[in-house]
Amino acid sequence: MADMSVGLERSNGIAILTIDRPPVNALSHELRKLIAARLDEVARDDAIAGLVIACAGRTFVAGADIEELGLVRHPMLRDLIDTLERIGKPSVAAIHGTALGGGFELSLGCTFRSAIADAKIGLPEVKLGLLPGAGGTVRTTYLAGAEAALKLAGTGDMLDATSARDLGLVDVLFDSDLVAGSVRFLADRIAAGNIPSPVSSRARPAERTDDGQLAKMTAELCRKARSSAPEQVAKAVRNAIDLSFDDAMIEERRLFDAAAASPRFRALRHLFFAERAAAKPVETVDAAPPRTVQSVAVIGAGTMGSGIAMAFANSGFDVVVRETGDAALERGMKRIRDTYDRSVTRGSLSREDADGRIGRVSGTTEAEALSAADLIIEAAFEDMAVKKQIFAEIDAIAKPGAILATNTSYLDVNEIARSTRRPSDVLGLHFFSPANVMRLLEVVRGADTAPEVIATVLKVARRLGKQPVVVGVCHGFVGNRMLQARNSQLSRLLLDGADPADVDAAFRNFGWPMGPCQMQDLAGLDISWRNRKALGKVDLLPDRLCENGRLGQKAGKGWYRYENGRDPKPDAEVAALIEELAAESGIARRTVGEQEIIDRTHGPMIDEGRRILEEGVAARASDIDVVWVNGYGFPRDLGGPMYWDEHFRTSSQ
Ligand code: 3H9
Repeated sequence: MADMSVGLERSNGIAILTIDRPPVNALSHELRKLIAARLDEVARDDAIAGLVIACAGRTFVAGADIEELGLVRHPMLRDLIDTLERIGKPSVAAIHGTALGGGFELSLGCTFRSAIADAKIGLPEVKLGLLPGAGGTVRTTYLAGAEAALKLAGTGDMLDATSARDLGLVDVLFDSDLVAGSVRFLADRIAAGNIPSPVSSRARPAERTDDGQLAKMTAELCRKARSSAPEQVAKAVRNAIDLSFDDAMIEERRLFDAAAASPRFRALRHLFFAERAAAKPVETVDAAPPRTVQSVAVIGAGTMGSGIAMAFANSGFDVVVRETGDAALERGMKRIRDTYDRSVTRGSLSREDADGRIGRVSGTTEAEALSAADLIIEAAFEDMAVKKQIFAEIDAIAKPGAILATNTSYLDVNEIARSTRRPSDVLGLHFFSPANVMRLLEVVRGADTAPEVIATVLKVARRLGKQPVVVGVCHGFVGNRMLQARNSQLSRLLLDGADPADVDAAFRNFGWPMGPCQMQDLAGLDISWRNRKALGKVDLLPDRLCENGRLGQKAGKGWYRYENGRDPKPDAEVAALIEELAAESGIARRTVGEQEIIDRTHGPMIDEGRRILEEGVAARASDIDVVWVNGYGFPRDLGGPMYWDEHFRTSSQ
């Protein structure tokens, strides 16, 4: 790659090696070769007493190059790190931005690590189904102990520089002038003869970590990640305590190689790039300069409206929530305050932060209060006539250039847009409930939506910490349209012989957090019942459940019975109803196996995905994967439904 360099300057006997490979200095093979050559220069130059490794651009090395992971090309990263340790000259890694994965491992090969105060370090390999492969688990265990190493590499979460220093992973912090400060720091240490030996030749961590505690932590990490990947990390950390340094390194590498050869890694790498591609404007949009968005108005203070308001307040936007009546407005504002209060009680938010966020949300019943908003999001009742009336009203009030969005989950965004005189400013922003928590945001591009409107909301989505996916207009867009297809065979499966618990167990075994029956109970069976009635459609089994008052968890009964609130229990009444309807329809019930359940639910979902692609409602198959993984709980380890269909499904048949 042309725009890549590794510079070497000298400053009073200290060499400064600067890695420059935009955007994130990922350690590709070419880059490793350049670094190796510079390290060789440093080793051979007697005038150099010490080395500072720094990075140009927005960050320190953010890891090995994910595109190239699993390829064996020398020098390997571990060779570079060995060289650093054996070069016979003390070194400092000067960290700004994020030192992640192989980047943090590179820094662990240095004698010291310095960091700018807002820098972060991390070992996120586990999020790719991997573990650190160049000494990250071993050296972190040597420096910070087994529990800290397991937490860092097992969660993959970043650690701020101060916490890293407190754990012994960073030696010195600077508020500014990181590189100059690091040079001075190193020169002082050399002058004082105060240079520790490389991590690899230090004493093995004496601490005998409580096996039970490590096992408990590992189980918790796997549960939270819905993945067994943290188990590999735990093994590597355990080895760092039990084996010699060299043997622990060999074992870490063996575990890494096995993980990098696994289908799970390929699926997660697919998602890594898919998520970034989905968040970027496509070519036609590229040229359009985004508009500025700071003030946001939300119409409707129900569950969805207040969730959306909180999502924006959490990211520093000013939000005004509009309801038509005082009572509904007060209920919505109370819901917002209560949600923040609960976060404070749980300890996930400070009182000060909660008050700041509450303070950013104001309520109004006056339509005119929306006139200053840069972005207006309608989150009212899911009814076309209601929506058109609202859009006609905001069209008359909104300032020129304001973006007008509907949070509809199904309705025709083009029809809504045409109820205004500015359809090019209108689009769908389909948030998922709870909107302040769920990452997915379907950005629904209408036939007339202006490119810069799409570019603007993609930028807004990034600030919100959401995962956007641009989709086209159709009933239910990508997610709900495929969900309907997935559930289309549900009643027939049950009548054929499965019971709700069988179906849900098959889904959980597949990797879903819950099955469709439990999910429908949670959401309320009456939502689709109302929809069916509006469309003149009948689905005998769930219709009868609703007629019998079995509306789901909120009614204490749906597909299951709920005695203690949330715990689903199979119900003989439902079993009898299924038997009765099967008999009425002349269906002889039989055993329906897991594979059949998966085939008859997932098959129609994939077929619908293909139609969505053919129609251009989604631009890429990987966009569909991003929707399902981030909005519906499709198991990440399987890469999303379209990836699963191509890479896993055939092998399981
Ligand atoms: C590893 O290190 C294994 C080792 O233990 C062992 C080896 C033996 N490689 O996210 P952004 C691209 S595994 C290649 O939008 P941000 C990314 O695709 C690695 N490309 O920016 C995007 O490209 P484009 C462990 C990478 O500011 C562009 O950079 N490290 C890599 O929101 C900007 O990315 C990780 O897992 C990479 N490693 O966030 C860290 N990283 O513009 C993964 C980024 O063409 N990276 N790209 O779409 C991140 O978490 C975020 O990118 C980061 C910046 C926080 C750094």
